[in-house]
Amino acid sequence: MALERTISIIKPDAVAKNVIGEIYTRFEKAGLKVVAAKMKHLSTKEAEGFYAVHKERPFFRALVEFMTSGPVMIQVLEGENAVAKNRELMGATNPKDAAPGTIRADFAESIDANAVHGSDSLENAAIEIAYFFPATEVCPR
Ligand code: RTP
Ligand code: MG
Repeated sequence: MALERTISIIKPDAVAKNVIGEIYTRFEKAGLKVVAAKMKHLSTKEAEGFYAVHKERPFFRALVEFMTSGPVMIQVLEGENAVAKNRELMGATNPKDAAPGTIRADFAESIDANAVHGSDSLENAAIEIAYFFPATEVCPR
């Protein structure tokens, strides 16, 4: 198994609900370590850049508006199969389809306000980590 790093973002809805700690506990219990973290209120430009792959999708404007509606908590998670493990902890994009016990099933309101983001591949994880964290802000391995 491979030691991987991935990006997790606790979205504005979950930050407003004051469940950062509860979500961190799930990462810890699953063996994922936080190796970088910052809280940030994203600008429109930052959110547009982060979600650029979705810019032609019908939900793009709503997504950017939501992601800039309040502060987010951004972290790099490290662990065995971190990318897939984090996606598993998150649950399906739409909380209505998310498996019981997942973060989205327990804390998300809707497909828009869905509590967390997680990188969907190792390749995108590297791009997303570099988007938010200069190398000096991530703990060395
Ligand atoms: P994320 O990127 O936030 O981790 O979520 P995801 O991979 O599960 O979903 P993705 O397809 O990458 O979509 C990014 C975010 O856009 C919103 N979305 N809305 N209304 C819609 O049909 C729709 N589809 C996606 C969601 O908030 C999703 O998390
Ligand atoms: Mg995605």
